[in-house]
Amino acid sequence: MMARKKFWVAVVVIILCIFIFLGRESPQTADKEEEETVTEESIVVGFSQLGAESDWRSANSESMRATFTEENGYKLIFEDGQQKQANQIMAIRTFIQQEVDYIVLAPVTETGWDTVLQEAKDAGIPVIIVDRMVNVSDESLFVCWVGSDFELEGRRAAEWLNQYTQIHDIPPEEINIVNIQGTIGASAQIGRTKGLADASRSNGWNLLEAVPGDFTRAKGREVMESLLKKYNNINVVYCENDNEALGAIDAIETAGKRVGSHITHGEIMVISFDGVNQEAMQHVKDGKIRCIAECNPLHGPRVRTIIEMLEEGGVPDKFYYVEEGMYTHDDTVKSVTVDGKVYPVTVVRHVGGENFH
Ligand code: GZL
Ligand code: ZN
Repeated sequence: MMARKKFWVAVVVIILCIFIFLGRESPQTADKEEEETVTEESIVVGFSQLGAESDWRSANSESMRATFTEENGYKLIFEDGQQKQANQIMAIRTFIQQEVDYIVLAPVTETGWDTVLQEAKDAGIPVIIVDRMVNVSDESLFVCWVGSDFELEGRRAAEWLNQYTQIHDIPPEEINIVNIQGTIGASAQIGRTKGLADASRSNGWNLLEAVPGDFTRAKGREVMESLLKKYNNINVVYCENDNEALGAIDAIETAGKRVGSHITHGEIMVISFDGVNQEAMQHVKDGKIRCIAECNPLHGPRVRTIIEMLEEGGVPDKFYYVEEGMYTHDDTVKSVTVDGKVYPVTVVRHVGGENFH
């Protein structure tokens, strides 16, 4: 009798063990499912960044990396185009093969995107453009764009100069400007160059020359050196980003000249764009750079808002323009009005921390 009882107890115990074993996951399965869960739920974003030419670009890349994290439910595939459109096109084609959920493109220049964006559209992958614009025949090739109004940035900077010279009674015909341009064909270059060219014409300034500076400090220095050799009357340098401005200041000071605001007493006034580089902001504080038109790089959260809207079946606007201001050394010009809209001017009194919100 006892033996029979022991037998059935053993049978029950074995059955129980089998159930427990089958119910329990092995560490590997657990991880794998965990992994799959993360992968399944994560939204995969392929980001084709144009390069790493400036502090603005680094801040822009950092904003994207800090936004599209696993914790936030994303998997970011980041490709640096190193300033070459061919690399960016290759990256987009790779994203298509990887069947990402979204493609984000920061285009190095405006033209040449129709074919590859058509391939993304045919693959059913939404494309969001950030920063510079793409010039395509069919705007349905991208879902939407978020960035700055570059021509307005240029007009604001030029209007600041116009106000400044009027307040100081400097006749327009005494203003001799050189323009160190950004990467030729980039929306930021096209807009900022146009803003200055139009203002020079309407205000009667002498725009001596516009020269590509590639948005880099090295090129900015190089072109400023040659401009100083070519012209002996330059009194304003309009740099299309801060890295070029730092290069131009290097060249001006190496040539034994001074940067500042007393342009009728031989100083050269430097005007710039971005407001990201801390050294440039320090120069606004100390007066070596008189005005920087802000260009806000923090597009990560803006793109995330758009993706989350799309995920919920929403329809974003086609174009999102970022609000931007101006940084100056002093409050000679308290605000700038363009097309009837008044833009505040922020005098830089301390440098460091987040300039952008
Ligand atoms: C502007 C951006 C420009 C910055 C430069 O949005 O495209 O490119 O002004 C950067 O600093 O290199
Ligand atoms: Zn001063």
